[in-house]
Amino acid sequence: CPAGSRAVSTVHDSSHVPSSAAPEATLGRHVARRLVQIGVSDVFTVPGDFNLTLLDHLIAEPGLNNVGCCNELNAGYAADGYARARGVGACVVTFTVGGLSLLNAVAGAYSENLPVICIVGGPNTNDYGTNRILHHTIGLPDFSQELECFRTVTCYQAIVNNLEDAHEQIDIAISTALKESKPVYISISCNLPGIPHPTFSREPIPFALSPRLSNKLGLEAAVEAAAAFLNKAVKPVMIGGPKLRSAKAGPAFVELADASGYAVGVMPSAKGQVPEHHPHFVGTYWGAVGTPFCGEIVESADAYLFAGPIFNDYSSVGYSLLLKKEKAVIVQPDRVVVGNGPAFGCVLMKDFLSELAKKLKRNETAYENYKRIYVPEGVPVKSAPKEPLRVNVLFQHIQKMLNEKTAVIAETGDSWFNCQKLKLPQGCGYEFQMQYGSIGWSVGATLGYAQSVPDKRVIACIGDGSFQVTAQDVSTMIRCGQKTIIFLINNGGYTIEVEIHDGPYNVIKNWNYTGVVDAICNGEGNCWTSKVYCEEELIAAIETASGEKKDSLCFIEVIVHKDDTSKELLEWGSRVSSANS
Ligand code: TPP
Repeated sequence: CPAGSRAVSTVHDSSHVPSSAAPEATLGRHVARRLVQIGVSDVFTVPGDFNLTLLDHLIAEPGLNNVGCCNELNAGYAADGYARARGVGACVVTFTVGGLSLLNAVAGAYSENLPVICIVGGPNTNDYGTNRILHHTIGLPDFSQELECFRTVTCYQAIVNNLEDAHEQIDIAISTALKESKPVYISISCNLPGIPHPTFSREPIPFALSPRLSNKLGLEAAVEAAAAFLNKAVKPVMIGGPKLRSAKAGPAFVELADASGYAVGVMPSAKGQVPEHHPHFVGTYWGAVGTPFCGEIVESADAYLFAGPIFNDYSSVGYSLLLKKEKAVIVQPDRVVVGNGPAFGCVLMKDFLSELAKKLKRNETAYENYKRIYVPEGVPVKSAPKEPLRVNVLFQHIQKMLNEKTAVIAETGDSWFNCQKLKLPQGCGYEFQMQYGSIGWSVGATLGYAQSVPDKRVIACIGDGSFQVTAQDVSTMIRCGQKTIIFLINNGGYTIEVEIHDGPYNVIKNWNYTGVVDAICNGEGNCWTSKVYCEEELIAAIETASGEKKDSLCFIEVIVHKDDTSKELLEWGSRVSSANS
């Protein structure tokens, strides 16, 4: 072994393996068992020579299923989708060429507070500390490039290149992901997975994740301040934000809604995390493009509680929300701010909401007020016979498909706005990636989400432009026997961009999308495709997908006019455009 290696240089030499190590007590098996233990039963992978031995150990583990993806970006998106339903996801790729392809998906998972365990097969322990140039790198004798890239999109990085502390490093990385609800990066030297070590002989001890606790006095003070603030209000409302999920505060939010009687809304990026069947639900608060009347209710309230919000240029509709800090209680996963007062730190959202539920006076006024002013939306549009299909007609039909056995995945684009208007029945899942908004996310995320909830039928709404980015992994959906229904909305371009700022770059090459999927299926697996131009054809396609083809992957290409957009996109696009200029 070359001199100067920081890693244990004797790992190949079996005489140095402590005799107490059972032959099967390998690092690879340890990783596999840890993944199973935290609830991962499917791992999304792309093989490469740096990770092959690790993959051998993962596939040998009962309870762990290898889902080979077409590329690393989709493997990462799949782990993201999986983590949304399962609470954690994992992917395995190869050094640098794989890692850098994965990076964008991991950044998205970071932005959505999802614990994704990213495992990369790394350089041989003998190569560390040498001046060697390795393949799959940019040709410099430096192995840190991938690590440096991952530093900004993960909350912890472990370089496992010796066996002495491998156990500890892997466990710290995994438990940090779970605790922080963020992705982590673990690089495992390619020559280590098959080597036993006594630390891996122990029966896997369940993670004793030291729970985060609220500071008791801080919690009491925050609850007292918020209760005094809200109990004075005549028309208070409460709005759920996207960090409800990572704060594990969904049930406490509902507890507070039930106890307080307040009108309840949801931020667009948190759709799916606040029950829309709640009797006081008033819709999505998204300023001028949210549910009719919801913006007015929230902005005219004399106090509002936001649980886990993220206000960015998109969720604030180009900074056009009319919110005032002095009227707000802002609850973040571990801090609370009441009006213009100072923050109460070390206060966990779920504790705060539960305790506040006990202290708030019940107030029906705001909800009653909402009921008084609310006028139901207009009569739904009807198509003339064989009239070219309109997007709002399409979504009327998608609405009818939803129940507790379905989940909607909405891709970035006009699907954001159309899906946002769907009314979710109890138990119906809903996911989209609003903070990062990376087009193509939905294909991988649909693969991962469907894999984690096999009992649900996933309904993915994907624009043609987004589909062109990641289409390949429909292949993996078919291979896994998934029964997702994909609505591919073919409007011939990047319509959301058209409404922000138009130019010839927003027109895309038209594909024969059903032809592409048929070619991907290639006679292997259950896949059914259909191209629809009018409502009659859409109805027939949905009937087939829900009946005869209920166990197949169903891909319905919906042809619509290039300028057929939601009115919300038009409004939002013009506001975001002014914020950009
Ligand atoms: N590249 C990435 C990876 N992510 C992005 N969000 C963008 C570029 C910019 N972008 C946002 S939406 C969009 C683009 C290019 C077009 C989406 O088009 P499509 O999927 O057809 O949806 P539509 O708006 O037409 O419904």
